[in-house]
Amino acid sequence: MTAKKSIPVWLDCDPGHDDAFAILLAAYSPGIHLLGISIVHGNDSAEHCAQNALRILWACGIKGVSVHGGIQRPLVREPQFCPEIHGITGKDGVAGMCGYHFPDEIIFSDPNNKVDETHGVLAMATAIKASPEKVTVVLTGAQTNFAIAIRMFPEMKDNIEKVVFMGGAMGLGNTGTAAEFNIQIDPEAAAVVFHSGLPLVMVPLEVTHRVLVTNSILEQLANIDNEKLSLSQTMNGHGGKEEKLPHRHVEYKEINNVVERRKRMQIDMDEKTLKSPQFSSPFAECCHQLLTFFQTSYSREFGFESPPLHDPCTIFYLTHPESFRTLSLYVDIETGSEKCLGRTLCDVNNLKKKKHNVEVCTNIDVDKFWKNMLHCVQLASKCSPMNAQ
Ligand SMILES: [Ca+2]
Repeated sequence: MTAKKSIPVWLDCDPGHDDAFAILLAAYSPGIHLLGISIVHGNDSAEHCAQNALRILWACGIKGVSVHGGIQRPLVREPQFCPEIHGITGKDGVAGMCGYHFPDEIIFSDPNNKVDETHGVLAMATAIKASPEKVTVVLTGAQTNFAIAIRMFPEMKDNIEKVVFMGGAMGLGNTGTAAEFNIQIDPEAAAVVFHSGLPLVMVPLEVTHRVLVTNSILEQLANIDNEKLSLSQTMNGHGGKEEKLPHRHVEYKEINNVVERRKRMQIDMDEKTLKSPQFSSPFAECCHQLLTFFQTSYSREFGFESPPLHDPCTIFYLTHPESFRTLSLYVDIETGSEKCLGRTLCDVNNLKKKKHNVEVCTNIDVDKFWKNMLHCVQLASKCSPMNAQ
């Protein structure tokens, strides 16, 4: 069997609980070569989200991937963050992952791995233009960085294979009745991207709301190091365990008490969620906590029993396009209305008779997604310095 060529990918994101799992999946999916990460405003400030990205890279044992700070605000409008879902740090719920609440908190990070000085827009354009093969761009936040990049460096469009993004909805939105958050917070940037002429793949709420973090998934995550998963054990080279950080592991264990920590953070958890299960490793606990925080947010805000894991669906699309159903449509962005601002207008009945500009995903093989996701979490756990002895 001949080995499949790796897909060069640039990831633009706003970590973010679900972005964290998109980063993990991009780094550990066989067949993806992650060129770099740029950060955009969204779930929190671009500055906080960049720090969050570094912490995710460290926790997942991901090396050799640079993080670049990006645009701090939408093209036209005022910034709008999402503390109701992600907390006030963009990634609350795990001590060491947030660190903005308590100055004495021990932070998960490699002190040698800092946010790269090159701006995210420039880094993205440079990497795309320099790539010997066409690059796939993945957007899991507002589309501001990418809109500016294609305006500043239109020549880079020639070397883009496609743009796969989480955002939009065919029907109802999530941060308003009419629009999805990533598009709503910078509709003008989305309008630039949607009319860029590039091949676009939209992973809307209709798809991501099927990918639920059920109690069964949480249980598998808690026991991730004991799970028997049948996918191949291939790794793509970003993980590595040679680095020893034992002292950090000890420090981590000292603060590794989920009930106490949540009391400190005054997070309103119900008794069921507060009951701490057994974990197969510190990394398993970290992943579990990220998602139980998300579970609480979604339960409080939307009445979801299980939260949807939006962003990694984009990465899964790259490696498993056959696991999605799609529709080729003309999609436009509402930028002129206050009530429907950021709505993705999907011309399902071809009423406009306009050239289709977006491949809209309409369904996903959820079981296959989770099998793949959990397998990559397992690979990350093997490389995580959190699990170092
Ligand atoms: Ca995101």
